[in-house]
Amino acid sequence: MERTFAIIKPDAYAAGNAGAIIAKIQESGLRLVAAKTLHLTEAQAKGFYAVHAERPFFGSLVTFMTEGPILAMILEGENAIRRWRDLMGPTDATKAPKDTLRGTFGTSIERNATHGSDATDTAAYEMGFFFSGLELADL
Ligand code: 3AN
Repeated sequence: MERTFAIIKPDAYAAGNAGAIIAKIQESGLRLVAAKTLHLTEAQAKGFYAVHAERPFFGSLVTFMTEGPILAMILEGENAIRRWRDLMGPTDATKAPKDTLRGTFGTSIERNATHGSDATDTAAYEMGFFFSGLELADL
C-alpha cells in the first residue's frame, strides 16, 4: 500500500468540479484517506512550491494557488503515486488526453486542475506539509 498527496487546485475548486474529481478518485479504487479545504496564504504556497522557486513561472504559480480555496487530500492504494498521476494526465492541460482530469477540468499548463506528488520522497514531504500525524493517526 502506498499513499500520495493530491490537490484540487483553485481553478477546479471554484468551478465546482471537486465532487466530480472525487468521484473519479473513488471509481479508480483509490481510497480517500483524508481531505481538507483551505485557502493558502502566499507564504504557505511559496513553502509548498519551494523546489520551483527559481523557475520563471514561480510567481505566477503562487498567485494562482492563492487565488481561492483548494482541497488537499491523501490518497491510498497500490502504486497510488503512479495511478493518481495517470488519472491526472500530463502537466499541460491543453495537451492532456480528454479522458484525464487535467484534460477534462484544466485549461492551461498552469491552471491544470489538480496536483499529485511525483515520487515517494515528495509524497512524504507534501503529506507532512498539509496533514499532521495527529490528524492521520486513525485513518
Ligand atoms: P506536475 O504538477 O505535473 O508534477 P510540476 O511539478 O513540474 O508539474 O509543476 C508544478 C506546477 O507548476 C504545475 N502543476 C503547474 O501548475 C505549474 N507549471 C509547471 N510548468 C509550468 C510552466 N511552464 N508554466 C506555467 N506553470 C507551470
